[in-house]
Amino acid sequence: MTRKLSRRTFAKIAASATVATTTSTAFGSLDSPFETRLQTTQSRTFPKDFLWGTATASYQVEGAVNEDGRGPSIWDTFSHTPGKTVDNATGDVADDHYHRYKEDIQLMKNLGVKTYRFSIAWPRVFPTGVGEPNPKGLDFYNRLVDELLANNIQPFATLYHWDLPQALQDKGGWESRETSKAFGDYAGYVAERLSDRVKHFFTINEFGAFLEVGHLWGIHAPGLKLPRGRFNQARHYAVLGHGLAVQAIRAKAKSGARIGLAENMTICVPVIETPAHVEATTRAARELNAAYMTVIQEGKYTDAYLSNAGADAPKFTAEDLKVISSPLDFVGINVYTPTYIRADSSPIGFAVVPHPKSYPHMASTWLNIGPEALYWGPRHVARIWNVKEIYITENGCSSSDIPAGDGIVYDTDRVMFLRNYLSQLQRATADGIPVRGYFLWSLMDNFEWADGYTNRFGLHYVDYATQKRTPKLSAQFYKEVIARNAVG
Ligand code: PNW
Repeated sequence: MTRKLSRRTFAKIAASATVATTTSTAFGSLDSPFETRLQTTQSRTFPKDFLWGTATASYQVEGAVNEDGRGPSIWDTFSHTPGKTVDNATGDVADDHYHRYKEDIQLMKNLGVKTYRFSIAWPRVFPTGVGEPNPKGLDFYNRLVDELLANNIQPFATLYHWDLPQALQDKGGWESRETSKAFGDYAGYVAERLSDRVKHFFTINEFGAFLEVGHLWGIHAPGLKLPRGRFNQARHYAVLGHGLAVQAIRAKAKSGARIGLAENMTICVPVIETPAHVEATTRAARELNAAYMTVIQEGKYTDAYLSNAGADAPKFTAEDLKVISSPLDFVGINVYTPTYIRADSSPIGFAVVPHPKSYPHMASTWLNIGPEALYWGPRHVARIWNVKEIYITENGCSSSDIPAGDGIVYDTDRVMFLRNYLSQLQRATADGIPVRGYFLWSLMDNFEWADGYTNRFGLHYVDYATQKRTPKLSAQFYKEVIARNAVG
């Protein structure tokens, strides 16, 4: 009897699922009736006013690299050097967002996002990084911001997403204290002009990526493989640049501007959620982020960081540390993969557990799947440094994304990824961790750095030959999440 009943229930659910599938072929006009939705999501809601958004970055989407006085960036130089990117891809055209931003804002509107995180190309605003500003460059962001606001989408602006003006690289780039100062000046200049409309600024996106990948492994621009001492010094000047930018934005912005950063912390996840492993994970989160988030939050490099570096430790002053730890209004973290930690009896009290060979990943081989990262990342930020306002500034994944016969990408793997990660984010908010918003990476497929156009991260499929954008299944999924303010 019970079996029969449950079968019947199952049949009912299956029938409603069929309805939903039929409607879902008309992406964009998401109209699946509420009564077909499973009623299990009441407890999986997000806080009221949770800010759902998407994210992009200037060099990955804009194109128009020679327009309106933009100067070259290190990514122009790097991507135009043969052999540096897959298929020698460049961002010359990318998504042509510079010309199509209005259309792209309609994509956002259709998703129902309340906010959008974009980045400002420093070489559009200061073609050589310093000196004379280029008003036409800033105008693009004025137009973008106005159009976002006209569509009721809150702009969140990142000031540095890796496109350093080439002229500054020629003078030493992040190995030079002058770059930190120039970054502060540029940040203050932009904040002064946009803060009447932009209320949230991120200084720097992902220290850990542009420094490690670009200055140690040579895989990203500027393609350097620095010896450890010079590398640590570049890291120091980058966090110093962040601090100087925080101070400059505070000094120049209209009142009400809020300042943070968007950092891809190493996200430490306990191998098992026991008190001992959790405690070890907390120690690990401080130590494994010592060069960036920890020094920014605590105003000092950890003893272990300095003693491990030995003679290669960065040179700094007490004043530098004060600047680096200038108070922030919020913290943004980009969350992709977990680093598993276990307790052990070594003096440092933890050990990193490497991923077994069979560990599952998404299309990008580095993107190991670990939904719990979206719980532990914000939890560490809130518990270790008592941060009261947290944003997930990036989360998302690559997928092979091949359009089906009807032209739609049925990216069930991305939907699986998002559903699982978002469930853990919901767990975080339910536990009282103050996560205020989430920016899905990315609005649309774009220039994926050294991977060129091969790894797609978008909710919208971009046909690069025609620049046509088509929502994927995951766009419909995300639209549902936003409409219900729940995941389930
Ligand atoms: C981030 N990793 O980069 C960047 O902020 C985006 O510009 C990029 O498109 C996105 O994530 C997807 O890659 C990362 O190796 C690059 O762990 C590499 C790693 C993490 C983030």
